[in-house]
Amino acid sequence: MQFDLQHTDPATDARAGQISTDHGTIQTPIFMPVGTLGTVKGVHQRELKEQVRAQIILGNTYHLYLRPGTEVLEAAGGLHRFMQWDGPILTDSGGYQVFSLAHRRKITEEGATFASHIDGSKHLFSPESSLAIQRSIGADIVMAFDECPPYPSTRKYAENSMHLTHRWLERCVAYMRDSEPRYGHSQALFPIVQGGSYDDLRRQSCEFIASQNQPGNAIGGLSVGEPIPDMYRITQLCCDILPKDKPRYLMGVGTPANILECISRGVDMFDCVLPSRNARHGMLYTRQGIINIRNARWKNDHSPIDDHPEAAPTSQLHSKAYLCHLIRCNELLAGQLATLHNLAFYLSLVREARQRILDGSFREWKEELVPQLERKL
Ligand code: PRF
Repeated sequence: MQFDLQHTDPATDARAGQISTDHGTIQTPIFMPVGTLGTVKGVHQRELKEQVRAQIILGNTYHLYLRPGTEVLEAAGGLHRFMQWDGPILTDSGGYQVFSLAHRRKITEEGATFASHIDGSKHLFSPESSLAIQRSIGADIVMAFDECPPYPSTRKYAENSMHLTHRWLERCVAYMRDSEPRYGHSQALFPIVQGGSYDDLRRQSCEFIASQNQPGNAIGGLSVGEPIPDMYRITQLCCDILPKDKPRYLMGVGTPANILECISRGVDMFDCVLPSRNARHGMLYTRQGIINIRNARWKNDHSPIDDHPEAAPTSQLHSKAYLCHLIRCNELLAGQLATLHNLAFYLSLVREARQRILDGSFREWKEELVPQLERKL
């Protein structure tokens, strides 16, 4: 994996760059649609490429390990072949999902033990086993095994947890050094900064993570319930320390406004379930604001779901009245059209952000757009 930083905005800390992987290049800043189980729910891979214009998608170690399991993925020749997605894939390492989904969780120096949310079976994830699974999945970018402390956490908890994440990182780096990728394409490890909401811990974590000299770096432990100003402050603090010549990935963030604000603080990569999950509940993002398409006010609105030229083709074709009807009747197509809409919107937003960074109009554009994005229509 290689990162070329093409331009840094002089008015903000926003960057335009390019990540090269063995499955193609990614223009940054980028948003990565979440495809937990080897599918971005309700969106076919062809639509993902042609309509959403996704450049990289995310998969989850926790879910793919439980189902279908590494044996099936290896027999298929890895996740790319299994799901017929030939673009780049990033996998999260599983620790975060163990803590949000699994039962009877316990953390030890060795790793995390948990009971499956599907059948209650017992498992252990360690830095080594997480990366062994990520080798079997065959993701282009693999994440270090970390602990994300809950919000709020005491300073003592956040500090101990951060040190554990650092010790686990050393084991991740050793495992990557001593093991081979399975399918002939290379895999890059991204370490994850932790440290809760404590500025000094965050600084310490960034310095440790940077010292590991991996191809990219991630900021974890944010968007877990802390006030938004805290999230922005810590993002800024981390970006000020993490190396400029490597991509920075802010995990699990966020709303369209959060993404623009964090791009302006120097983040290059984002993922979030919001656009896909909220779509299935009828929440649509547009440049004018947020629409709840279930609301009766759209029943007779025959204007396009979104007439912006970069909107999903199906959003330009179909009306709000039609989507309102479909969702009120619980039709499957409602979730599909809404997800396609939101993901295409997120991708068009980061594409324009990149263009604006390159042509020098990013700050003005962001300042005007952010308040509109947050309006409820
Ligand atoms: N760690 C990992 N995955 C994550 C997070 C984290 O802290 C977050 C935090 N928002 C989302 N996904 N491994």
